[in-house]
Amino acid sequence: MNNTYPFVNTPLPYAYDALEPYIDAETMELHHDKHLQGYIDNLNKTLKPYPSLHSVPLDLMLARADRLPSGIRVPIMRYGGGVYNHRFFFDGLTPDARQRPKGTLLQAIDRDFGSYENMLKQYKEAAQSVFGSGYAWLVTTTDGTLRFVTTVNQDSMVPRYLCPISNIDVWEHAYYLKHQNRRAEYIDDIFDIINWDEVNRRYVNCLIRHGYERYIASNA
Ligand code: MN3
Repeated sequence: MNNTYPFVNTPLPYAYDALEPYIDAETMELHHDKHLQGYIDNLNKTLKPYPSLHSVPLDLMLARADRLPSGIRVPIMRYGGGVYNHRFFFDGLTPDARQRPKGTLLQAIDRDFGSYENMLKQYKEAAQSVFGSGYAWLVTTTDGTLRFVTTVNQDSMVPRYLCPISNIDVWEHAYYLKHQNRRAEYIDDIFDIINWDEVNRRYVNCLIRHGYERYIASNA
């Protein structure tokens, strides 16, 4: 993953039309080639005059935004957040439709939400509750518990001491061509193409990050 300056728009891990009929090819092409590309171009433009930041990974810049030069803190959070959030979103989808969570993640979903169906219900409520543009996120707290949070615009999850494992982009550009104003239908379509294997991988990494190596070993 290209995670330092100069940022490049790495290809999607699937073809533009691979998520049809859930998300149409035109939406995916615009979303990746125009919207994400715009964030990447603006992030590079912002960082260009600051060589000391050219070797700093994106997630570290977002996590320690308080240490960024004050004149570029806001644009780096906006453009860098846009890069991080979109890559996380695209990488969390799959053409291998209708996967279900398995393993460690499924155990955690059953523990914290009662069932897969109940988890999706809460995910949908979170995504619908975003007023205007933003994201819904499935995250783990420092004790490994799963919960949902929402963010506005391109705010990042990274500074919040929560470890994200799945997100849904609910900016209108993510669904307007196909679903117009029907955000609820878009969310249902996203549920059919979530890459739960990738989400499980992220969940396990979050547990490790939170210092839960012992938990992993005892449940392996
Ligand atoms: Mn978007």
